[in-house]
Amino acid sequence: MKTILITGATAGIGEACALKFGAQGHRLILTGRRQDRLDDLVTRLRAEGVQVTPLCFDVTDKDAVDQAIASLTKTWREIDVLINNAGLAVGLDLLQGGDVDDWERMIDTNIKGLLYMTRTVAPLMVERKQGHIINISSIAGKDVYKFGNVYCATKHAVDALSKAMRIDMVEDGIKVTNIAPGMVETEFSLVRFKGDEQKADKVYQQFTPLYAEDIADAIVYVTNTPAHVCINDMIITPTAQANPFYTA
Ligand code: NDP
Ligand code: 8X3
Repeated sequence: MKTILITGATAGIGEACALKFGAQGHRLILTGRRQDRLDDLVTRLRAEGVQVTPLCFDVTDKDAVDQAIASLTKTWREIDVLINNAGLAVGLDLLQGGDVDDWERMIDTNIKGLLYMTRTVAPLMVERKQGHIINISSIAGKDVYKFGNVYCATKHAVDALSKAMRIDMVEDGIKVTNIAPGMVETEFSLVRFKGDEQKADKVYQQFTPLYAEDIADAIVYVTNTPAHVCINDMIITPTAQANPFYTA
């Protein structure tokens, strides 16, 4: 049994990971900003006998991150897997017409939030000389597409940070895995289009996208490799998506 901390477990990929890891009997620390969603998920999991600690906070708030992790008991602080999943795209504009507030949200969440979480949790792993950090990047962290500018830049940063973390913690025996999904049907597009359901639904109508469970399966797989094996990077797209530009 592992203790697994998942950021952004109230929807999409994070929630699917919580359900899969819970079904395998792992102990879960689940985070997100929406208390009602967290409560519902925790109720579902506890009904199945899963041990869960919910932590409701915003990853962009460094003090809140520190307080949340400090609130864990000694046993719960023995985190084996940190899944840095909380993230978002907001807006889809040319850079010269971009909304600076959207940029701040993406940079604060996708880069700074991931850094705050890692800065707080990684030392606990290093102390125990074991642990696995899984960063959810994107194919937007491998290529850049029109209108994607700042979101793509944040995911390129995640890709770089995954490589950096692997170097910095290799002597401590910490595994670092970068996951780069293509289009996954979650609340992602609803957030990107600021609640416009029609625009969001259209994204996934032309072909069969990935589902959150597909990415969760891959994440479960990378956590189950033997101690001496680290999967560094995984690019996963729908079969109908060759890269950010070409879909069947
Ligand atoms: P969802 O919108 O369905 O889920 C995002 C999760 O992140 C929610 O649980 C949300 O919870 C949480 N979150 C967002 N901002 C914050 C914050 N400031 N503090 C804490 N939690 C936050 O999207 P996905 O599941 O699709 O996205 C998960 C990750 O996967 C993201 O990093 C995304 O960039 C990446 N990704 C998604 C792809 C896709 O096509 N869907 C493809 C490639 C990568 P709450 O609102 O309750 O805080
Ligand atoms: C989400 C996938 O292609 O919309 O990171 O950027 S994409």
